[in-house]
Amino acid sequence: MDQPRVILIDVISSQTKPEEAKRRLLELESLTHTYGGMIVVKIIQKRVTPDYKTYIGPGKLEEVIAIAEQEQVEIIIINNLLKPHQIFNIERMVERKGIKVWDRIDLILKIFQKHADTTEAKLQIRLAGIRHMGPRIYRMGLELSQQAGGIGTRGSGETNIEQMKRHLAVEERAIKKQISKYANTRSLHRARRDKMGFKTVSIVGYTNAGKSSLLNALTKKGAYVADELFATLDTRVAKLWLPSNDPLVKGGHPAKGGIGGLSVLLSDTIGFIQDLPPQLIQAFRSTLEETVHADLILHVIDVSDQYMDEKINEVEEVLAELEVTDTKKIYVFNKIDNLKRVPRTAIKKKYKAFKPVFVSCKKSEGLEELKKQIADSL
Ligand SMILES: Nc1nc2c(ncn2[C@@H]2O[C@H](COP(=O)(O)OP(=O)(O)OP(=O)(O)O)[C@@H](O)[C@H]2O)c(=O)[nH]1
Ligand SMILES: [Mg+2]
Repeated sequence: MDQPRVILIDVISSQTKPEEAKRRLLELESLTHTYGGMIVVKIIQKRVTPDYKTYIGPGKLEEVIAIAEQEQVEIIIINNLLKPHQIFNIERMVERKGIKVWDRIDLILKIFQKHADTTEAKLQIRLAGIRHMGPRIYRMGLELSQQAGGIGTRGSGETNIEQMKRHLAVEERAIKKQISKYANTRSLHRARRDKMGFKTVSIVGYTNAGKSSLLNALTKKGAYVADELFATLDTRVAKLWLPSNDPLVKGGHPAKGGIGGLSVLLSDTIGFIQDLPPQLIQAFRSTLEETVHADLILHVIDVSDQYMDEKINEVEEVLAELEVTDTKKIYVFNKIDNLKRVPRTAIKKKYKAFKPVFVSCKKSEGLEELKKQIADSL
């Protein structure tokens, strides 16, 4: 596939710190690379408030469109969440030039589409897409009916849009029904695992932190690992056997009938990101149920990431949105092999409440300590 040529624009407020602006743009770049786009120009616009009509200020927008034409750009990507009428207005200005306009959700959805390989993930993405597009189509209908000139007249465009809206509503219901079947199967599985006495441990973390790598390092499950954002979109569950730390435990775990110790189910799932749109969280709710119901959460963190602390907070925010507030957590600082010196003492102090463990999935370091910590917490 040819790489589509893209322009990136980020509209930031005048209060945004330069560091934060840099980080936002870097992340937008890596999302774009993950999608497969070729970045031609990057633009940051500072505004006190977004433009009502087109989000980007009108002068800047003209400039962007001129560059887009000159540079044969196919997609203008705006790193913000636009209102349906804002996207609609910009699209109207560029559609004849063959240029598409995406906002942040569009871009993330396109990456999801590219990476989804299970039926459930595909359904969830379709649902998120419908929910994202629905209001735009509704808005389009409104604009067209106004253009058609007042009460009583219905343009043919409007009728088409009515049909599209109905079609989407029908599709949304059908997809929801299918997704709920998967959700039911999941909850049956969960109930069975509960009954068998399995404890469940859920791996969460910012996208690309090394969650799938950790699942593989601990269980040899063979989950897909890649230096891409949102490489994982489904939930993978693997069994992990933990030897007992307690010298007095001899009876063994009922699920294993062994000689003391614990059999747990470890699950890996979709990664989080800054400003993860709520529609996406909702659509992936059933995949994320494993996390919601887990006995213990392993929050994987890339210790070599310069934005580590920000990302930790953003993951915590998503967990709060999922109402995961009381579950025990262990912070797993991964990729220690990337740093010459890991500031362990400072990190341990700062995140003391989350029992920090330092690992390298790549070099298989620190995993025994982590297993001990998991067993202790359970
Ligand atoms: N240097 C180093 N790289 C690592 C380590 N663990 C994982 N990686 C790399 O980090 C990248 C992301 O790893 P994944 O396991 O796919 O990360 P993830 O959190 O599952 O990512 P998503 O599923 O995309 O959210 C890959 O290129 C891994 O090879 C580590 O301990 N050290
Ligand atoms: Mg993954």
